Amino acid sequence: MIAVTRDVSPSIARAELTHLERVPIDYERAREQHEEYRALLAQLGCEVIDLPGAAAYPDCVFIEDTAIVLDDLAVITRPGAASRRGEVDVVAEALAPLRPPVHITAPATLDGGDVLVLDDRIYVGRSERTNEEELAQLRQLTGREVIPVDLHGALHLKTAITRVSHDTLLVNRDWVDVAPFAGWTLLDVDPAEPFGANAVVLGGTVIYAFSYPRTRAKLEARGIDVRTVPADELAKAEGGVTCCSLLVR
Ligand code: CIR
Repeated sequence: MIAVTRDVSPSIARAELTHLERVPIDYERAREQHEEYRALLAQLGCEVIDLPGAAAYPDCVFIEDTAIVLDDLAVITRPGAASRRGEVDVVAEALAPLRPPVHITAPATLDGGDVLVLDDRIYVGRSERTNEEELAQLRQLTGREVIPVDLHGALHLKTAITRVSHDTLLVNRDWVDVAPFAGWTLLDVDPAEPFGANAVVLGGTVIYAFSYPRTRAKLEARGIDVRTVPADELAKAEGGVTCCSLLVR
C-alpha cells in the first residue's frame, strides 16, 4: 500500500472553518502530530510519499479532499472551498504514475472527504462542499454506482461515517442518514464523542485519534485492533485522520 500525505502548511492557522470556532493552532505541534501519523502508516506497512506543504494553501495537509483513488483510476476533485482548488495540482502530478487521472470539472464541486467507497459503491455526502452536478460526473467518470447521502451538520460524509472492518461502519447518526447503508453493521460513537466517527482502516488495523477513548473501547470490544495517534491540533482546523492521507492499493 502507498500512502500519499502532504505536509502541514505554515499558514494552517488560516484554515477554512465551517462548524468550529477559530482557535489558535500551534504549527509545530500540528507538524509533530502529522509526523506521528506518517510514522504509524509506515509501521503498518505503507510506503509513505510525503508532498511538501504550501504556504498558499492553509488546508493542504488534508490531502484526502483532493482525490479519490480507486483500483483503476484516480478522480481528481474540484474542492468546494475556492481557497482549496489549487491544492489539486501537485497531488494530481504525484498520483499520475500510480493511476490514470480523471477530473471533476466546473460547475461540479467535490471534496474527497465526502466520498466513502464501499466495495463497488461510491457514497457521496450532500455537504456544503459537494454539489449535485458532481454526482453525474462521478458516475460517468468511474462507471460505478454513486449513492447520495444526506448529512446534517457535519462538514463531510466521513466526519460522520467511516468503515472500520469488512462489515462494520462507525457512525454518528445525528449527522448522517444511515438508510443508504442497509446491510452494514453500524457501530455508534459514544455520545460524548461526536467527532469520533472518523477512522482509517488499513488491513486489519484501525488508525484512530487519541481523543476518543470511549468510542475506542467500543471498537476494541468488537475485536477491532485500534492504533491511536494524537490529532487534536489538526482537529482545530476541522480535519480528522482520514483527511491526512490518500491510500493507493
Ligand atoms: C476544510 O474546511 O476544508 C478544512 N479546514 C478541513 C478539511 C477536512 N477534510 C476532511 O474532512 N476530509
